[in-house]
Amino acid sequence: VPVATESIAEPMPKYECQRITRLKHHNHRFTTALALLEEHAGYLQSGKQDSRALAFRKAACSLKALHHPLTNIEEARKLPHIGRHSLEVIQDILEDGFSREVQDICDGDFYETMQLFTGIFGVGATTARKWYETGFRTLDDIRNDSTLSLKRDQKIGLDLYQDLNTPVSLAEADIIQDLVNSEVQKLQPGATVVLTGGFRRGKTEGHDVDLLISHPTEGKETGLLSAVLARLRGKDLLAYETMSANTYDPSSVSKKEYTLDHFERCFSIFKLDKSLISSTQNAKPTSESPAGVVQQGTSNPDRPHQGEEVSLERAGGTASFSEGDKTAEKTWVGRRVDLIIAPASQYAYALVGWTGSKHFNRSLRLYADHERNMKLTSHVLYDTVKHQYLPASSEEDVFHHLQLPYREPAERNC
Ligand code: DCP
Ligand code: MG
Repeated sequence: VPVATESIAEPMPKYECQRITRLKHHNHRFTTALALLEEHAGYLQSGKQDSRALAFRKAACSLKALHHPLTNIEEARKLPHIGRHSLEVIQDILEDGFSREVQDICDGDFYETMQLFTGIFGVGATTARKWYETGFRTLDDIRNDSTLSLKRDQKIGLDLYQDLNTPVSLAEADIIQDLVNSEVQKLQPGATVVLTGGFRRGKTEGHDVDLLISHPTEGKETGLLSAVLARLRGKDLLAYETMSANTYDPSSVSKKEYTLDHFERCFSIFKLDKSLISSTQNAKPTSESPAGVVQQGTSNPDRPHQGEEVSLERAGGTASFSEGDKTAEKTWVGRRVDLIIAPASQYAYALVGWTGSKHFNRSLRLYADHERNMKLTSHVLYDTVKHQYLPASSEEDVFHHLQLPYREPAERNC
Protein backbone atom coordinates (compact mmCIF):
# COMPACT_ATOMS: atom_id res chain seq x y z
CA VAL A 1 0.00 0.00 0.00
CA PRO A 2 1.57 3.34 -1.05
CA VAL A 3 2.12 5.69 1.85
CA ALA A 4 0.97 9.29 1.46
CA THR A 5 4.20 10.69 2.82
CA GLU A 6 3.16 14.33 2.67
CA SER A 7 0.10 13.85 4.83
CA ILE A 8 2.36 12.85 7.68
CA ALA A 9 5.14 15.24 6.69
CA GLU A 10 5.41 18.77 7.97
CA PRO A 11 3.11 21.42 6.46
CA MET A 12 4.48 23.46 3.58
CA PRO A 13 6.58 26.41 4.84
CA LYS A 14 5.06 29.85 4.44
CA TYR A 15 7.94 31.55 2.60
CA GLU A 16 8.75 30.44 -0.95
CA CYS A 17 12.48 30.77 -0.18
CA GLN A 18 12.11 28.01 2.44
CA ARG A 19 10.85 25.57 -0.19
CA ILE A 20 12.30 23.84 -3.22
CA THR A 21 10.57 25.00 -6.39
CA ARG A 22 11.68 23.45 -9.66
CA LEU A 23 10.74 24.30 -13.24
CA LYS A 24 9.15 20.90 -13.68
CA HIS A 25 6.57 20.00 -11.09
CA HIS A 26 3.31 18.07 -10.74
CA ASN A 27 0.69 20.74 -11.09
CA HIS A 28 1.15 22.57 -14.39
CA ARG A 29 -2.50 22.25 -15.27
CA PHE A 30 -3.35 24.53 -12.35
CA THR A 31 -0.31 26.80 -12.40
CA THR A 32 -0.59 27.71 -16.10
CA ALA A 33 -4.19 28.80 -15.50
CA LEU A 34 -3.17 30.81 -12.43
CA ALA A 35 -0.26 32.38 -14.36
CA LEU A 36 -2.67 33.55 -17.03
CA LEU A 37 -4.96 35.04 -14.38
CA GLU A 38 -1.95 36.75 -12.82
CA GLU A 39 -0.98 38.25 -16.16
CA HIS A 40 -4.57 39.33 -16.84
CA ALA A 41 -4.84 40.94 -13.38
CA GLY A 42 -1.61 42.82 -14.12
CA TYR A 43 -3.18 44.19 -17.31
CA LEU A 44 -6.18 45.51 -15.37
CA GLN A 45 -4.27 47.12 -12.55
CA SER A 46 -2.32 50.31 -12.66
CA GLY A 47 0.70 51.27 -10.61
CA LYS A 48 2.77 48.91 -8.54
CA GLN A 49 0.04 47.69 -6.17
CA ASP A 50 -0.77 44.52 -8.05
CA SER A 51 -2.23 42.60 -5.11
CA ARG A 52 -4.62 40.48 -7.20
CA ALA A 53 -1.85 39.43 -9.54
CA LEU A 54 0.34 38.64 -6.52
CA ALA A 55 -2.39 36.47 -4.95
CA PHE A 56 -2.50 34.28 -8.09
CA ARG A 57 1.29 34.07 -8.16
CA LYS A 58 1.49 32.98 -4.52
CA ALA A 59 -1.17 30.32 -5.00
CA ALA A 60 0.68 28.98 -8.05
CA CYS A 61 3.96 28.92 -6.09
CA SER A 62 2.45 26.70 -3.40
CA LEU A 63 1.20 24.26 -6.05
CA LYS A 64 4.60 24.24 -7.78
CA ALA A 65 6.27 23.19 -4.52
CA LEU A 66 3.86 20.30 -3.92
CA HIS A 67 5.57 16.92 -4.39
CA HIS A 68 2.64 15.25 -6.13
CA PRO A 69 -0.35 16.13 -8.33
CA LEU A 70 -3.16 17.80 -6.44
CA THR A 71 -6.26 15.63 -6.60
CA ASN A 72 -8.74 17.20 -4.21
CA ILE A 73 -9.77 20.64 -3.09
CA GLU A 74 -9.43 19.88 0.62
CA GLU A 75 -5.72 19.44 0.15
CA ALA A 76 -5.50 22.78 -1.67
CA ARG A 77 -7.21 24.48 1.27
CA LYS A 78 -4.42 23.30 3.58
CA LEU A 79 -1.67 24.83 1.43
CA PRO A 80 -0.35 28.31 2.27
CA HIS A 81 -1.50 31.38 0.31
CA ILE A 82 -4.33 29.80 -1.68
CA GLY A 83 -7.00 32.49 -1.60
CA ARG A 84 -10.72 32.15 -2.30
CA HIS A 85 -10.46 33.12 -5.97
CA SER A 86 -7.58 30.72 -6.67
CA LEU A 87 -9.46 27.94 -4.84
CA GLU A 88 -12.42 28.42 -7.18
CA VAL A 89 -10.17 28.17 -10.21
CA ILE A 90 -8.51 25.01 -8.85
CA GLN A 91 -11.92 23.50 -8.09
CA ASP A 92 -13.16 24.19 -11.64
CA ILE A 93 -10.10 22.50 -13.12
CA LEU A 94 -10.46 19.53 -10.76
CA GLU A 95 -14.14 19.11 -11.66
CA ASP A 96 -14.33 20.13 -15.34
CA GLY A 97 -10.74 19.81 -16.52
CA PHE A 98 -10.58 23.52 -17.34
CA SER A 99 -11.41 26.95 -15.89
CA ARG A 100 -14.35 28.79 -17.44
CA GLU A 101 -12.89 32.10 -16.24
CA VAL A 102 -9.59 31.45 -17.99
CA GLN A 103 -11.43 30.34 -21.11
CA ASP A 104 -13.53 33.53 -21.15
CA ILE A 105 -10.42 35.71 -20.78
CA CYS A 106 -8.80 33.93 -23.70
CA ASP A 107 -11.93 34.23 -25.83
CA GLY A 108 -12.22 38.00 -25.33
CA ASP A 109 -10.10 40.46 -27.27
CA PHE A 110 -8.79 42.42 -24.24
CA TYR A 111 -6.27 39.81 -23.10
CA GLU A 112 -5.12 39.01 -26.61
CA THR A 113 -4.65 42.69 -27.49
CA MET A 114 -2.84 43.43 -24.23
CA GLN A 115 -0.46 40.53 -24.88
CA LEU A 116 0.16 41.88 -28.34
CA PHE A 117 0.82 45.46 -27.20
CA THR A 118 2.85 44.69 -24.08
CA GLY A 119 4.99 42.50 -26.34
CA ILE A 120 6.27 45.75 -27.88
CA PHE A 121 9.59 46.64 -26.27
CA GLY A 122 9.10 49.82 -24.22
CA VAL A 123 5.33 49.36 -23.80
CA GLY A 124 3.92 48.51 -20.37
CA ALA A 125 0.40 47.70 -19.25
CA THR A 126 -0.66 51.35 -18.80
CA THR A 127 0.17 52.38 -22.36
CA ALA A 128 -1.19 49.15 -23.80
CA ARG A 129 -4.48 49.62 -21.99
CA LYS A 130 -4.75 53.23 -23.17
CA TRP A 131 -4.31 52.04 -26.75
CA TYR A 132 -6.84 49.26 -26.24
CA GLU A 133 -9.37 51.74 -24.86
CA THR A 134 -8.74 54.02 -27.85
CA GLY A 135 -9.86 51.14 -30.05
CA PHE A 136 -6.52 49.93 -31.40
CA ARG A 137 -6.34 46.17 -31.91
CA THR A 138 -3.39 45.42 -34.19
CA LEU A 139 0.25 46.46 -34.51
CA ASP A 140 -0.63 48.17 -37.78
CA ASP A 141 -3.25 50.27 -35.94
CA ILE A 142 -0.36 51.57 -33.84
CA ARG A 143 2.08 51.90 -36.74
CA ASN A 144 -0.39 53.80 -38.93
CA ASP A 145 -1.75 56.29 -36.41
CA SER A 146 0.03 59.57 -37.02
CA THR A 147 -1.31 61.14 -33.80
CA LEU A 148 0.72 58.75 -31.60
CA SER A 149 4.15 60.04 -30.73
CA LEU A 150 6.02 56.81 -30.12
CA LYS A 151 9.18 56.78 -28.07
CA ARG A 152 12.40 55.67 -29.69
CA ASP A 153 12.40 52.32 -27.87
CA GLN A 154 8.77 51.69 -28.85
CA LYS A 155 9.57 52.32 -32.52
CA ILE A 156 12.38 49.79 -32.34
CA GLY A 157 9.98 47.47 -30.49
CA LEU A 158 7.55 47.65 -33.41
CA ASP A 159 10.26 47.23 -36.04
CA LEU A 160 11.73 44.22 -34.26
CA TYR A 161 8.45 42.84 -32.94
CA GLN A 162 8.87 39.39 -34.43
CA ASP A 163 12.46 39.02 -33.22
CA LEU A 164 11.79 40.20 -29.70
CA ASN A 165 8.74 37.97 -29.31
CA THR A 166 10.57 34.86 -30.36
CA PRO A 167 12.06 33.30 -27.23
CA VAL A 168 15.81 33.49 -26.82
CA SER A 169 17.29 29.99 -26.76
CA LEU A 170 20.01 28.88 -24.36
CA ALA A 171 22.34 28.38 -27.34
CA GLU A 172 21.81 32.01 -28.36
CA ALA A 173 22.34 33.19 -24.80
CA ASP A 174 25.66 31.28 -24.73
CA ILE A 175 26.75 32.94 -27.99
CA ILE A 176 25.93 36.39 -26.63
CA GLN A 177 27.73 35.65 -23.38
CA ASP A 178 30.82 34.61 -25.38
CA LEU A 179 30.65 37.77 -27.51
CA VAL A 180 30.48 40.00 -24.45
CA ASN A 181 33.08 38.02 -22.54
CA SER A 182 35.65 38.23 -25.32
CA GLU A 183 35.32 42.03 -25.40
CA VAL A 184 35.42 42.24 -21.60
CA GLN A 185 38.61 40.13 -21.41
CA LYS A 186 40.37 42.41 -23.90
CA LEU A 187 39.56 45.40 -21.70
CA GLN A 188 39.95 43.93 -18.23
CA PRO A 189 41.54 40.46 -18.07
CA GLY A 190 40.21 38.34 -15.21
CA ALA A 191 36.77 39.99 -15.21
CA THR A 192 33.78 37.62 -14.99
CA VAL A 193 30.70 37.54 -17.21
CA VAL A 194 27.99 35.27 -15.81
CA LEU A 195 24.69 34.29 -17.42
CA THR A 196 22.04 34.92 -14.77
CA GLY A 197 18.21 35.26 -14.83
CA GLY A 198 16.04 32.37 -15.95
CA PHE A 199 18.85 30.59 -17.82
CA ARG A 200 20.84 30.21 -14.61
CA ARG A 201 17.75 28.66 -13.03
CA GLY A 202 17.76 26.01 -15.77
CA LYS A 203 15.32 27.51 -18.27
CA THR A 204 16.14 26.68 -21.88
CA GLU A 205 14.35 29.78 -23.21
CA GLY A 206 13.90 33.31 -21.98
CA HIS A 207 12.71 36.75 -23.00
CA ASP A 208 16.21 38.20 -22.64
CA VAL A 209 19.83 37.50 -21.72
CA ASP A 210 20.94 38.78 -18.30
CA LEU A 211 24.71 39.10 -17.96
CA LEU A 212 26.30 40.02 -14.65
CA ILE A 213 29.78 41.47 -15.04
CA SER A 214 32.28 41.82 -12.22
CA HIS A 215 35.99 41.64 -11.36
CA PRO A 216 37.58 39.92 -8.34
CA THR A 217 39.50 43.13 -7.61
CA GLU A 218 37.15 45.82 -6.37
CA GLY A 219 37.33 48.92 -8.54
CA LYS A 220 38.52 47.18 -11.70
CA GLU A 221 34.90 47.05 -12.90
CA THR A 222 34.77 50.87 -12.99
CA GLY A 223 34.33 52.22 -16.51
CA LEU A 224 34.08 48.73 -17.93
CA LEU A 225 30.49 48.98 -19.15
CA SER A 226 30.94 52.06 -21.34
CA ALA A 227 34.16 50.63 -22.75
CA VAL A 228 32.47 47.30 -23.60
CA LEU A 229 29.55 49.10 -25.19
CA ALA A 230 31.91 51.20 -27.29
CA ARG A 231 33.59 48.04 -28.62
CA LEU A 232 30.25 46.34 -29.34
CA ARG A 233 29.03 49.49 -31.08
CA GLY A 234 32.20 49.57 -33.14
CA LYS A 235 31.45 46.06 -34.34
CA ASP A 236 27.87 47.08 -35.20
CA LEU A 237 26.46 44.57 -32.73
CA LEU A 238 23.94 46.89 -31.06
CA ALA A 239 20.52 47.84 -32.43
CA TYR A 240 19.59 49.74 -29.27
CA GLU A 241 21.13 50.65 -25.95
CA THR A 242 20.23 52.72 -22.96
CA MET A 243 22.59 52.99 -20.04
CA SER A 244 21.81 53.91 -16.47
CA ALA A 245 24.47 55.01 -14.05
CA ASN A 246 25.16 53.41 -10.68
CA THR A 247 22.81 55.16 -8.24
CA TYR A 248 23.65 52.96 -5.26
CA ASP A 249 23.48 54.88 -1.99
CA PRO A 250 24.46 52.77 1.06
CA SER A 251 22.66 55.13 3.46
CA SER A 252 19.28 54.30 1.92
CA VAL A 253 19.44 50.55 2.64
CA SER A 254 17.23 50.78 5.71
CA LYS A 255 14.44 52.52 3.83
CA LYS A 256 11.54 50.20 3.21
CA GLU A 257 11.07 51.05 -0.46
CA TYR A 258 14.65 50.13 -1.27
CA THR A 259 14.05 46.93 -3.19
CA LEU A 260 15.14 47.59 -6.78
CA ASP A 261 18.84 47.52 -7.42
CA HIS A 262 20.95 50.46 -8.40
CA PHE A 263 23.82 48.93 -10.33
CA GLU A 264 25.31 50.48 -13.41
CA ARG A 265 23.51 48.68 -16.21
CA CYS A 266 22.53 48.74 -19.84
CA PHE A 267 19.33 47.59 -21.49
CA SER A 268 20.19 46.72 -25.04
CA ILE A 269 19.15 44.94 -28.17
CA PHE A 270 21.92 42.93 -29.76
CA LYS A 271 22.15 42.20 -33.46
CA LEU A 272 22.83 38.47 -33.39
CA ASP A 273 24.11 37.28 -36.76
CA LYS A 274 21.83 34.63 -38.24
CA SER A 275 24.77 32.59 -39.47
CA LEU A 276 25.83 32.07 -35.84
CA ILE A 277 22.48 30.65 -34.82
CA SER A 278 21.20 28.85 -37.92
CA SER A 279 21.60 25.48 -36.25
CA THR A 280 19.81 26.55 -33.09
CA GLN A 281 16.66 28.19 -34.52
CA ASN A 282 13.63 28.04 -32.32
CA ALA A 283 10.29 29.59 -33.04
CA LYS A 284 8.00 27.96 -30.58
CA PRO A 285 6.21 29.86 -27.81
CA THR A 286 7.68 29.86 -24.30
CA SER A 287 4.42 29.51 -22.43
CA GLU A 288 2.45 26.36 -22.02
CA SER A 289 -1.25 26.40 -22.73
CA PRO A 290 -3.34 26.64 -19.59
CA ALA A 291 -5.83 23.88 -18.91
CA GLY A 292 -8.22 23.50 -21.81
CA VAL A 293 -7.10 26.61 -23.62
CA VAL A 294 -5.23 27.10 -26.84
CA GLN A 295 -3.06 30.15 -26.28
CA GLN A 296 -2.07 32.52 -29.03
CA GLY A 297 1.26 34.25 -29.46
CA THR A 298 4.61 33.79 -27.81
CA SER A 299 4.09 35.94 -24.76
CA ASN A 300 5.43 34.54 -21.52
CA PRO A 301 3.07 34.91 -18.53
CA ASP A 302 6.22 35.16 -16.45
CA ARG A 303 7.40 38.21 -18.32
CA PRO A 304 8.50 40.60 -15.57
CA HIS A 305 9.59 43.67 -17.49
CA GLN A 306 6.15 45.19 -17.83
CA GLY A 307 5.85 48.61 -16.30
CA GLU A 308 9.42 49.38 -17.13
CA GLU A 309 8.42 51.92 -19.76
CA VAL A 310 8.74 54.82 -17.35
CA SER A 311 12.40 54.29 -16.62
CA LEU A 312 13.16 53.60 -20.25
CA GLU A 313 11.34 56.75 -21.28
CA ARG A 314 13.22 58.76 -18.72
CA ALA A 315 16.57 57.29 -19.61
CA GLY A 316 16.01 57.98 -23.30
CA GLY A 317 17.78 55.58 -25.58
CA THR A 318 20.15 55.60 -28.46
CA ALA A 319 19.23 53.45 -31.38
CA SER A 320 21.28 52.35 -34.31
CA PHE A 321 18.85 50.84 -36.73
CA SER A 322 19.13 52.09 -40.29
CA GLU A 323 16.47 52.03 -43.01
CA GLY A 324 18.73 49.62 -44.85
CA ASP A 325 18.30 47.11 -42.03
CA LYS A 326 14.54 47.26 -42.45
CA THR A 327 14.25 47.08 -46.23
CA ALA A 328 16.98 44.62 -47.14
CA GLU A 329 16.81 41.05 -45.88
CA LYS A 330 18.01 41.34 -42.32
CA THR A 331 21.09 39.22 -41.62
CA TRP A 332 20.67 39.38 -37.88
CA VAL A 333 18.09 38.69 -35.17
CA GLY A 334 17.35 41.25 -32.45
CA ARG A 335 17.89 39.90 -28.92
CA ARG A 336 17.24 41.72 -25.64
CA VAL A 337 20.34 41.79 -23.45
CA ASP A 338 20.77 43.30 -19.97
CA LEU A 339 24.33 44.02 -18.88
CA ILE A 340 24.81 44.66 -15.17
CA ILE A 341 28.01 45.70 -13.42
CA ALA A 342 28.61 44.68 -9.80
CA PRO A 343 31.67 45.49 -7.65
CA ALA A 344 33.31 42.45 -5.99
CA SER A 345 32.06 43.28 -2.50
CA GLN A 346 28.41 43.22 -3.67
CA TYR A 347 28.76 40.40 -6.18
CA ALA A 348 27.21 37.57 -4.12
CA TYR A 349 24.12 39.66 -3.40
CA ALA A 350 23.91 40.78 -7.02
CA LEU A 351 24.13 37.15 -8.16
CA VAL A 352 21.26 36.10 -5.89
CA GLY A 353 19.22 39.12 -7.01
CA TRP A 354 19.80 38.64 -10.72
CA THR A 355 19.30 34.88 -10.62
CA GLY A 356 15.76 35.32 -9.31
CA SER A 357 13.11 34.36 -9.75
CA LYS A 358 11.62 37.74 -9.08
CA HIS A 359 9.16 36.08 -6.71
CA PHE A 360 11.91 34.09 -4.96
CA ASN A 361 13.69 37.41 -4.33
CA ARG A 362 10.52 38.94 -2.99
CA SER A 363 10.14 36.09 -0.52
CA LEU A 364 13.83 36.23 0.51
CA ARG A 365 13.48 39.94 1.29
CA LEU A 366 10.29 39.46 3.27
CA TYR A 367 11.86 36.56 5.16
CA ALA A 368 14.97 38.61 5.96
CA ASP A 369 12.86 41.51 7.15
CA HIS A 370 10.15 39.71 9.14
CA GLU A 371 12.01 36.68 10.46
CA ARG A 372 15.58 37.96 10.86
CA ASN A 373 15.32 41.75 11.25
CA MET A 374 17.59 42.16 8.26
CA LYS A 375 17.33 44.23 5.09
CA LEU A 376 18.29 42.34 1.95
CA THR A 377 18.95 44.02 -1.39
CA SER A 378 20.93 43.04 -4.49
CA HIS A 379 23.81 45.02 -2.98
CA VAL A 380 24.01 44.11 0.71
CA LEU A 381 22.46 42.45 3.74
CA TYR A 382 22.05 44.70 6.77
CA ASP A 383 21.34 43.53 10.31
CA THR A 384 19.01 46.17 11.78
CA VAL A 385 19.48 44.91 15.36
CA LYS A 386 23.29 44.79 15.39
CA HIS A 387 23.48 47.73 12.97
CA GLN A 388 25.99 46.05 10.74
CA TYR A 389 26.44 44.94 7.16
CA LEU A 390 27.04 41.23 6.59
CA PRO A 391 29.66 40.60 3.94
CA ALA A 392 29.20 37.59 1.64
CA SER A 393 31.60 36.08 -0.85
CA SER A 394 29.22 33.43 -2.21
CA GLU A 395 25.52 32.73 -2.55
CA GLU A 396 25.91 30.11 0.18
CA ASP A 397 27.08 32.89 2.53
CA VAL A 398 23.89 34.85 1.81
CA PHE A 399 21.65 31.90 2.72
CA HIS A 400 23.82 31.15 5.73
CA HIS A 401 23.46 34.70 7.09
CA LEU A 402 19.69 34.34 6.75
CA GLN A 403 19.82 30.92 8.47
CA LEU A 404 18.09 29.36 5.48
CA PRO A 405 19.06 26.08 3.82
CA TYR A 406 20.93 26.80 0.58
CA ARG A 407 18.82 26.55 -2.57
CA GLU A 408 20.43 25.81 -5.92
CA PRO A 409 19.35 28.21 -8.70
CA ALA A 410 17.24 25.39 -10.21
CA GLU A 411 15.32 25.26 -6.91
CA ARG A 412 14.38 28.95 -7.03
CA ASN A 413 11.76 28.71 -9.78
CA CYS A 414 8.76 30.09 -7.94
N1 DCP B 1 14.53 40.90 -11.14
C1 DCP B 1 13.89 41.27 -9.97
N2 DCP B 1 12.91 42.19 -10.00
C2 DCP B 1 12.53 42.76 -11.16
C3 DCP B 1 13.15 42.40 -12.35
C4 DCP B 1 14.16 41.46 -12.31
O1 DCP B 1 14.21 40.74 -8.91
N3 DCP B 1 11.56 43.67 -11.16
C5 DCP B 1 15.59 39.87 -11.08
C6 DCP B 1 15.03 38.50 -10.94
C7 DCP B 1 15.03 37.98 -12.32
C8 DCP B 1 16.29 38.61 -12.89
O2 DCP B 1 16.35 39.88 -12.27
O3 DCP B 1 15.07 36.58 -12.35
C9 DCP B 1 16.28 38.75 -14.36
O4 DCP B 1 15.14 39.49 -14.81
P1 DCP B 1 14.29 38.97 -16.02
O5 DCP B 1 13.18 39.95 -16.16
O6 DCP B 1 15.10 38.77 -17.21
O7 DCP B 1 13.69 37.60 -15.48
P2 DCP B 1 14.04 36.12 -15.87
O8 DCP B 1 15.39 36.03 -16.46
O9 DCP B 1 13.77 35.32 -14.65
O10 DCP B 1 12.93 35.77 -16.93
P3 DCP B 1 13.07 35.57 -18.52
O11 DCP B 1 13.40 34.14 -18.70
O12 DCP B 1 11.72 35.92 -19.06
O13 DCP B 1 14.13 36.49 -19.02
MG1 MG C 1 15.93 37.16 -18.17
